[in-house]
Amino acid sequence: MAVIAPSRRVRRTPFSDGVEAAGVKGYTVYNHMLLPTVFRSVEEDYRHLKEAVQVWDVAVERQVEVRGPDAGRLMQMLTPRDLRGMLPGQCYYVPMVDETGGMLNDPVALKLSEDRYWISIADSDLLFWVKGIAYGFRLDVMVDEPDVSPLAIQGPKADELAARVFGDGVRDIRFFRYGWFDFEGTSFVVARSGYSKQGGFEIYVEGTEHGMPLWNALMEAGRDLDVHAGCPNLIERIEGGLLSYGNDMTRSNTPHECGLGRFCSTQTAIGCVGRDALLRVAQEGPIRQVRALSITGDLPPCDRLWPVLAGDERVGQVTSCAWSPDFQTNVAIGMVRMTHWDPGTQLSVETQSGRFDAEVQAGFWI
Ligand code: THG
Repeated sequence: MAVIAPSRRVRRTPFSDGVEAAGVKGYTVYNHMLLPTVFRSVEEDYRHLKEAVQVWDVAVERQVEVRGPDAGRLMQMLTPRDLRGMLPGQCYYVPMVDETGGMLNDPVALKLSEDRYWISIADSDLLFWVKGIAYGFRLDVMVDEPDVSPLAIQGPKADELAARVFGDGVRDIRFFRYGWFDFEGTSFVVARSGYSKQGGFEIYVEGTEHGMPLWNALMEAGRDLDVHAGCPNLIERIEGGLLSYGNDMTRSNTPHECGLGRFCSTQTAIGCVGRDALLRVAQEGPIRQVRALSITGDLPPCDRLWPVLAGDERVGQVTSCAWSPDFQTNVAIGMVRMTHWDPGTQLSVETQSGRFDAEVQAGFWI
């Protein structure tokens, strides 16, 4: 089997020793860093995620820190979501766009204080864009990547595991809020968030030296809960409609095409660099949009864009797909033209192994 060549450009994480000891079987590269993709098998990991609790090395969710008197102004330049009501202690899912309204990233932003934010990024070099805006507009901020590495606890037993390590206070954290919690004498941001629909937390581990002690403490505290190392699961995230930047959307999509219009308030997002471009689509609505699709048949791996056809006419594309054991169909995320995006529309998908029947769904599965 081929391997990813280890090198300085493909960064290890503070938890990599634990991930290796847990028997990781596959990696991808995300933000120039190792991201585990499979431990036992994607289907076994999926079943276990839905029944127990997992600890995920998601250090690849790198932070872009924005700090200084102009931090709030800079943040609003980056996103069409209105940030005026955002308070310290809150996390916001924020589409970030360029001057044409094209998606640059779909991070989670944390407001630490009036003049300090973390942008927890998906897989694109957002740091360079943020630095360029700060420099070009002569803003009074510093922008960099701090030594902060998220570790996720996901699954139905996540509350119990987190409470054993950080105390019962974590049970009271609301969705997309965070608090500060102590582990071995150091305080960490613990948020109720994560890249699954099973519920759980993300700990923003500040200081590489705290990585393995926390990893080991979670593994020991959760032994009787059947805790296991895990990672974002392809099947579960498609069932839940969690988008993957670079796969399901790129710079050629607006947030509205991605179904992220509900996170935009373009009219009041004064200062957003993509505002003028987006005001048009926000008014008219997109002409293609993300859809859940089911596909029948024994499919090859979805490692490339699959054209979606109505007869011989191209009406969209599928960008993520996996067999779902729970729903007994291939679940997929695609982008479909408005002429063919109604639920129940019968289409076909052109894969590297031929055509398969597909149907537009009313929504995602979870
Ligand atoms: N957590 C953190 N950082 C991240 C991710 C994360 N950075 C990379 C990547 N994931 C960014 N993309 C997403 C995509 C979806 C969500 C979060 C980050 C998400 N969406 C919720 C949903 O669709 O159900 C809704 C969020 C809301 O309602 O506000 O959670 O996972 N730290």
